Amino acid sequence: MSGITIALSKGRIFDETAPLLEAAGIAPVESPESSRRLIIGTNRQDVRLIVVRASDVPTYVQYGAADLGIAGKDVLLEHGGEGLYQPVDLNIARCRMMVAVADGFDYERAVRQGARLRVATKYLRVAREHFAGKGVHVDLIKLYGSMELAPLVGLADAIVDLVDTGNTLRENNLKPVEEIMPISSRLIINQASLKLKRAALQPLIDGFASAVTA
Ligand code: PRT
Ligand code: MG
Repeated sequence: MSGITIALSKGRIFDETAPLLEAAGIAPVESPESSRRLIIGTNRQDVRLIVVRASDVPTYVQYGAADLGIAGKDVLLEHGGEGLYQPVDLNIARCRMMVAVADGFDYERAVRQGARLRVATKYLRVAREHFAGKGVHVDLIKLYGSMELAPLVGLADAIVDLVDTGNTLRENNLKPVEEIMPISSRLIINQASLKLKRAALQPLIDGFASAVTA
């Protein structure tokens, strides 16, 4: 396709993406939030949006099915980032990647004693690196959601998950014990597209970047 395809996800990231699109001069012809369409036209003949799962955005961009996308750093770290440029931190959908445990669990003590921890998470790569860096032995258990449940029912000693307000942890009698890294969403670009479609892409990239610093 000669035009430009932008991969977006609904949900959390989208609310904060809309003003960035506007700054780049792009107005969807219908709201990606309420529409059931997966391909949505814009005010620009040569620009279309595709609506995909948050964790699938890097895959669409990596293979060039989309030229450009917006994805959380959490998702990018698990994906690996192959074939992607990540030129702009959009500073949206911010939160923290954290280790959390049940209220009554003495995490520091377990770590000091060299206990082997069972850790449930969707973020295997991030978790593996984090605990390896601390020299803590872990058995990682892959989950796809609702990680907060795992310590409550004896599936795991700890979880690695995203925390924003901390309400979800509190409501489930869990506590954050360690911050792994701050998370925000990035603009990502297919490396081949950037070379082949630079003239069309650069103004969009600049539009997004200026909206961030503004
Ligand atoms: O739902 P789907 O499978 O399509 O994908 P997704 O769940 O990854 O998408 P979505 O829209 O929920 O999240 C998209 C992106 O938003 C993530 O990849 C993050 O980069 C970013 N983000 C920012 C968050 C949060 N903040 C966040 N708080 N993603 C998830 N959460 C969850 C967290 O996992 C926990 O369950 O919210 C809960 C904690 O929130 P608090 O406020 O109670 O602390
Ligand atoms: Mg979700």
